[in-house]
Amino acid sequence: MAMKEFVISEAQVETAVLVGLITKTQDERKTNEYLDELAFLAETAGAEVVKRFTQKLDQANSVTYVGKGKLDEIKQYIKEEEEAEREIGMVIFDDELSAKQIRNIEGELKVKILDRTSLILDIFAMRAQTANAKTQVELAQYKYMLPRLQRLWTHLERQGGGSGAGGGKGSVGLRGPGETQLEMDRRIILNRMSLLKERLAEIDKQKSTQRKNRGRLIRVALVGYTNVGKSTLMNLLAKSEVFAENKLFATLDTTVRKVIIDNLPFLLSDTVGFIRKLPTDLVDSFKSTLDEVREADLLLHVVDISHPDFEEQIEVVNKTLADIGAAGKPMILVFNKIDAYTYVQKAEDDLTPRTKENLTLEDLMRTWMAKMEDSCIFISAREKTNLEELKTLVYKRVRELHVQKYPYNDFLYPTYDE
Ligand SMILES: Nc1nc2c(ncn2[C@@H]2O[C@H](COP(=O)(O)OP(=O)(O)OP(=O)(O)O)[C@@H](O)[C@H]2O)c(=O)[nH]1
Ligand SMILES: [Mg+2]
Repeated sequence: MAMKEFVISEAQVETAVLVGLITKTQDERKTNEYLDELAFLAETAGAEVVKRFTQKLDQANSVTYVGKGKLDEIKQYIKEEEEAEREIGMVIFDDELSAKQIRNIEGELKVKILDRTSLILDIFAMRAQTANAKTQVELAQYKYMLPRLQRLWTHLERQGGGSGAGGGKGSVGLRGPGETQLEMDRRIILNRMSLLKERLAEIDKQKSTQRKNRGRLIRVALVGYTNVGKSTLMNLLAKSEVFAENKLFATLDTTVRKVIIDNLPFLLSDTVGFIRKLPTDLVDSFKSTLDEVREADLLLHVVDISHPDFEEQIEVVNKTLADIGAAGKPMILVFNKIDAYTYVQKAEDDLTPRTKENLTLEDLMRTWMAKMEDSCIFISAREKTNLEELKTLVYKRVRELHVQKYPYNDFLYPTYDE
């Protein structure tokens, strides 16, 4: 065991174990889908999922999330793996854990404990490129940490203020009699948070000035669940080169491009994708990124129709839009990835009712077109199917909005070149 550190491994990936609950409101199928998504998140963060545990419970156990028996089972598994020289790097829980739960679980399992939120934060931190995104992520990380700080210090039991060397500059004057290390850390973090907030407010101001100076153009925003193809579509429509890949949260920062369809210029923005169980705090931290969506005149809601759960994803996106105050905007549903759509064909003599797995693409198109009329379209950004139709539809909408919003805008008619 001791030799391990001296063996040069080929970029060893950390292994992860996933844990989810089957509850009254979340059946087994759903839990498995959630864990698929959690596994995708873990892979995006650079971990390899080696095992999943699920448990049927009415609700999460307030002390250890899963029950005692299940926790023992996980502990046993970790122990056996370790004995076989397969170290488990972390255990990731599908729901947000409280400080108490993390402390107890960590005490039992003795490996790194993450939950969906901290995993997403980790990916965000990894992805953040600009000062804006970095500041937003750091703030979100502190918001997550603050109520969970306690566990970082419990093992040190530093009561009575005598923290000595660890105190840092200015802490002596700040620290009241009997103040604990925990309270001090809390204060340092709160100070840092208000600094970050100020910085974000400054960036917000700049951004909103920038937006005002953009002229009288209709603003269109690409929105949708993560990994549905927003950036791919942005690149096609704006002939830009936004980073797109098969990972979650490839995009964190908003990109805005001027697009011209048939002499009609408008602004198109690509932004961070949404996901299930995204804590509101995190959404709040991305306020300035999401301003672009909030101030858009038209939303292109991109949907990955090849995803088995696309209908729930639509709901999650609509709910998140409502949360950020962007509900009720004109919207076009863009069903993407029709090239990858699959369904289970039913045998002729199979008389069981058809389920959504049996719907053909044509069935789906008919259903949604009946529901949305001409506000939905089916495309493949990869195969470039129906892109012209999409452009025509966007053109029509943008033009209507433009005439409404800027009735005397002479921008609209002459040839516009750039
Ligand atoms: N099969 C198929 N794959 C597609 C299509 N459009 C995009 N993709 C792939 O889907 C993956 C995600 O694409 P992105 O454009 O990065 O998706 P996004 O919505 O911007 O994702 P985030 O920024 O991570 O939220 C990439 O691997 C794309 O190549 C399509 O029409 N068909
Ligand atoms: Mg993207």
